[in-house]
Amino acid sequence: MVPLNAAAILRQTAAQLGFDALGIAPARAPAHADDLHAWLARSFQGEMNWLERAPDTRADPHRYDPTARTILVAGVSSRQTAPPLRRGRIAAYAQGSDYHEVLREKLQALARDTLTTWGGTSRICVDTSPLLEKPLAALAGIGWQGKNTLLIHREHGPWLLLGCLLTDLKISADPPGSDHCGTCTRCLDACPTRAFPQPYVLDARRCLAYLTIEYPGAIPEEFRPLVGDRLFGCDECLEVCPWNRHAQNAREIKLTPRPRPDLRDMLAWDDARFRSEFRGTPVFRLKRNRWLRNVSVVLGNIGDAADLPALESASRDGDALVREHAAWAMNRIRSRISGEA
Ligand code: B12
Ligand code: SF4
Ligand code: SF4
Repeated sequence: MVPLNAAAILRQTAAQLGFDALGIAPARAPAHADDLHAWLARSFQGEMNWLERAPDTRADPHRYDPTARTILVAGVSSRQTAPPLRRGRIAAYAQGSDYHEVLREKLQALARDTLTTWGGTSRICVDTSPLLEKPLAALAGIGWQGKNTLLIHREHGPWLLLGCLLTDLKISADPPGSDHCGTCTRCLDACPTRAFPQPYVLDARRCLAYLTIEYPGAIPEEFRPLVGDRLFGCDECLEVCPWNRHAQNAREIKLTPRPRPDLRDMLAWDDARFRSEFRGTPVFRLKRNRWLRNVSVVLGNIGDAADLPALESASRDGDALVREHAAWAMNRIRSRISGEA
């Protein structure tokens, strides 16, 4: 039986478990879900082919799980403001342990302490399920989808990482969030690659998060200088949002940044070393070759003559992707040095 004060119990339990936000939505298609078709038709997904599979299911959670009547959407802040101790930046969400596991554990505990005791089902979705998590979070009243396409929360800005719990229980929903972007265009203006063809729409093919995380091949040369010192992901359109003004840093201890060696040392890592250093973090899924691809691009952009010997060895690496990016980096550093001379 769902208690009359279910929403209050859910909110209290979620807060005790360390969630920074919780909203309740009916299991139906969120606003703008149909725009997914137009987005795919414009090929904005790039090589993320998995986004093309069953778009009708992705757009409507009821198709994904016909038994679902309610969706709980929960968020944990990932904000980190300490400057990196080493050269190169990793996006805030990826500086500590893998957030998928962090959210999954918390959602399991939330389901166990509430939905299960009320006799309901629970299905956990964090990131990899075919759901539009940001529009669903807006439907659940957590915030609104901003012009940078991210879910913006009044207190935590764009920094919430999201997870969903689908249940067959009927729980009274929160009112949907309303848009508070107003005339602001800071995120659109700040994007280094002009990845927003229009407000609220992202061309992922131009996004540095896509190019440094999802894209498997050689980073197109036109984008390499724009990568700057970003090793993994990009936070530019998050950092400039005025809704950061009340945001605190992440309180989830597992998201605390891990120490990491200097870029030059990493170029000499073999596969075993890469795996042992990054196991349990979001960087792990890149595998060694894509990580060293990114390290090379960053060194090409910010490195100096002292980095050339390490790049020289990497340009003879067993992996073609690493070789090519290391060679590009050496050329870029050399032309910078000669330009400065
Ligand atoms: C694919 C993906 C990516 C891709 C594409 C991003 C994108 N914007 O779609 C890439 C690799 C680029 C990416 C990057 C990042 N991602 Co990502 N990503 C996803 C994933 C797996 C699917 C998103 C999706 O379905 N995209 C498809 C497009 C069509 O969806 P959409 O952007 O919401 O598009 C809608 C709008 O354009 C809307 N629309 C059209 N016109 C209008 C008009 C108005 C007024 C409105 C409101 C809407 C609207 O219609 C579209 C369809 O509904 C989700 C997890 C999930 N399952 O939802 C995480 C997710 C969105 N990512 C997340 C994060 C943290 C990031 C990064 C910040 C990581 C980083 N620091 O590097 C960046 C941010 C880049 C950005 N500005 O979006 C978080 C976002 C949390 C939040 N607070 O919003 C999510 C939810 C993961 C999670 N579980 O927490 N990501
Ligand atoms: S994450 Fe960076 S590259 Fe991607 S849209 Fe935002 S500012 Fe642009
Ligand atoms: S920077 Fe401005 S336009 Fe972009 S999401 Fe934040 S409030 Fe909205």
